[in-house]
Amino acid sequence: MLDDLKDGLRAALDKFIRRGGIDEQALKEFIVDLQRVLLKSDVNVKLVLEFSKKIEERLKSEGTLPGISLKEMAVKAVYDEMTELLGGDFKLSLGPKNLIMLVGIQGSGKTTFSVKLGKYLAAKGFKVGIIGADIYRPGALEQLQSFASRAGINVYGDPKKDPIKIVKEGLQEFKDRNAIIIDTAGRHKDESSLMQEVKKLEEEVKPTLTLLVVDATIGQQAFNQAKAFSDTVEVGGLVITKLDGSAKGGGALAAAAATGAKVYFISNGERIGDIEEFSPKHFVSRLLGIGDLEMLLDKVKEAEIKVSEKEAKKIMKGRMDFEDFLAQIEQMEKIGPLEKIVDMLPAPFNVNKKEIDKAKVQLKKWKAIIHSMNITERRNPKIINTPRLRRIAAGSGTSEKDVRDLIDALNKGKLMAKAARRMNVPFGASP
Ligand SMILES: Nc1nc2c(ncn2[C@@H]2O[C@H](COP(=O)(O)OP(=O)(O)OP(=O)(O)O)[C@@H](O)[C@H]2O)c(=O)[nH]1
Ligand SMILES: [Mg+2]
Repeated sequence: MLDDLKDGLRAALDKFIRRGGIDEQALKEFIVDLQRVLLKSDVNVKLVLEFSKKIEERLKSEGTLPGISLKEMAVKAVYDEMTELLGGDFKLSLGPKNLIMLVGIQGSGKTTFSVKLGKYLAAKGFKVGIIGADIYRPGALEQLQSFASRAGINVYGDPKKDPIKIVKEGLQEFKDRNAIIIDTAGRHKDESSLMQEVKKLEEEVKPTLTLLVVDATIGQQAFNQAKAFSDTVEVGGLVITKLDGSAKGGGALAAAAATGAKVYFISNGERIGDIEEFSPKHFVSRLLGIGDLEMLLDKVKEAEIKVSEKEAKKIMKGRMDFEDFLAQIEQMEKIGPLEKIVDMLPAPFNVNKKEIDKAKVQLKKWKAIIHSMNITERRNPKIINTPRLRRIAAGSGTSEKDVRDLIDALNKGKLMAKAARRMNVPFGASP
């Protein structure tokens, strides 16, 4: 189902990821690739532009977060915006007694879907009956009966009566059932007489839910079809059929969502079991091949560096000791490689690769040195005299100069914090 869309999206993502860092050119190409894939699926141009603009803006403004790969950032942006494009998150809720009327133009798949839905609801424990209210299509009732009998579902119909009468009699016949489905006609001499009949039925039989059945092969035209029906009857939700054979399915789904209607079901084949309750979230996860998106989202949240107020105040007051320093180094290591952290810093703090490598070596050394200090020394660095300095250097496999440099760095950090406080500029947790 929707293989072109799936393959296209994944290929665009893969290509972008393989490029490495986000530069203007890579981002531009990624956006163009996404647009091309969606347009090929017949998603409306305006929707495509809106969608890609949002992704571009997100990737530009968010950049990379520590501990989260570029792949995850791009996947998440595409995931979020695709889900939104398909209508966000929702779930169909049914009542204790349901009268579901299926409407739609000729050949959209109403009759087939009435049986699929019947079987689906029966499996959920509903007592189901289908009323065949199509008196125009030759052999409509036979088609319905033969399909329904394969699913073991009862059908009521009488082609010699008018649709309203049939439904009323059917309701009587199925008065002990709690899920009654009405299959209506799609074949009329013109669209307005079809709309009139649907409206009359709605007024007379008062369905609890009217589902509009739309054929996916019409692509973005689904928008106009959904609007035409919504202007006439209260469409409670949509069913998109024939997603198995349509290259335009993505366009149909997006167009349906753009009308504000919810796509509750999709159908992807001619067999009774080819029905699926539609959830944009799950659908998009599957499309992008993300197994556990929740995990990914958690990772995004965790990566947001949290400095407690107490901690921040201590640093601002210039009272940082080696315990804090070590905790900061460890926190930094936990959230991701130094390159990524440095990437997040505002321009004046940005350093080149050589400096990062140097900093890495230094951080490693510093950690070893702090680990060689005892707790009193860590909390009160002032007491570190020459004999202590020698002991710490020997214990950490470093030189006395290295230890002195670290003490200097701590003092500098303090000075910076003090200076920042005097200038009233925010001073982050980085050493
Ligand atoms: N491949 C595929 N074919 C489908 C699907 N749903 C329906 N069809 C086929 O589409 C054709 C029309 O389906 P129907 O259920 O008769 O459509 P209808 O809306 O009742 O048509 P009218 O009664 O003429 O208004 C049939 O040949 C179905 O087998 C689907 O999801 N996938
Ligand atoms: Mg039919």
